[in-house]
Amino acid sequence: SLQRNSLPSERYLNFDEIMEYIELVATTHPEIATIIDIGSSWEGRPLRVLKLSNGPGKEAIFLESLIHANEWVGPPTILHAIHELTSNLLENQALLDANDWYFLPVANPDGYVFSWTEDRIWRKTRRPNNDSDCVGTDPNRNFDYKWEDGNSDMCSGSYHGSRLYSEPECEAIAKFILDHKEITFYLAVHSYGQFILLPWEAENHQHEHNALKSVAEDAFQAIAAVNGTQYKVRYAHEAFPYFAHGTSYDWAYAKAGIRLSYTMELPPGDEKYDRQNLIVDSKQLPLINAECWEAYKAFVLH
Ligand code: ING
Ligand code: ZN
Repeated sequence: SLQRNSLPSERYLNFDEIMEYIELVATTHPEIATIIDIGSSWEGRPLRVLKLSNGPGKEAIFLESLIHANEWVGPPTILHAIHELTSNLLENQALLDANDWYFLPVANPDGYVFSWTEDRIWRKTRRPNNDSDCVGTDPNRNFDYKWEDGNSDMCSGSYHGSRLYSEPECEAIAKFILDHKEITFYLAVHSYGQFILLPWEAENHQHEHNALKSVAEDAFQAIAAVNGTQYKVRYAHEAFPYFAHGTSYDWAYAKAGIRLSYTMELPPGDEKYDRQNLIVDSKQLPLINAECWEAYKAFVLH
């Protein structure tokens, strides 16, 4: 089991270990850390949020990772940020003075467990589909932004679901965001490609586009300063050869009124990694964690 004040950073943690780490942080730092289970997955696992706060009345950032089960590189960066904030409290006080932090490291618990036990490259949720042998919905296509234009093929990896918010994971996230008006910053952590993606809806609003872009560029600079890695700031359809309907961060921006909302696409970024299957050697984690930590700080201090 995990040790107090330590976080294994050169291997991936399974679902139970991630839950255990969050519990450990909450019991070790009760003055700033609170666990909020915002709902349950289809198979009944907790959608566990860790809140870090050093006082009332602040705006907040919400970070979500592993909505796609095979994108294992996300949660380590979230846990690393939690570890940095809680184990260097004095050094990082400005980051807690500035705002509250909500972390949801595993947004798709059933998919994550399945990717450990059955199929490493599984992406979707694990809810069965009626009259089909194909299981699961793409939870990043199940939110209320252009949902109806999404993929209706149950066997597709980006199936948008039988209805809006068919997935309890997505419904819980949306409800939590709407219930917490202090959340003014939304960050969805994915892989691959090494991008900072801007919300689709902002494309039509030059003024908002400029504000979003300048904050993204702060994060870009912060990442590049670690080891020279160049992320690219783009709209999703410029970064990928498709349009994505029903994503969480587009919904957060367009429908929940969150003016700063991004998707970060972590490695694999090039042929050094298994880009097809989104597998990143755990030896890369310390660098990726360090880069993301700088980006998350830049976002918060914008
Ligand atoms: N890519 C994202 C996906 O959901 C994306 C890319 C995100 C596109 C957000 C548009 C908006 O398909 C991965 N790898 O999941
Ligand atoms: Zn993804």
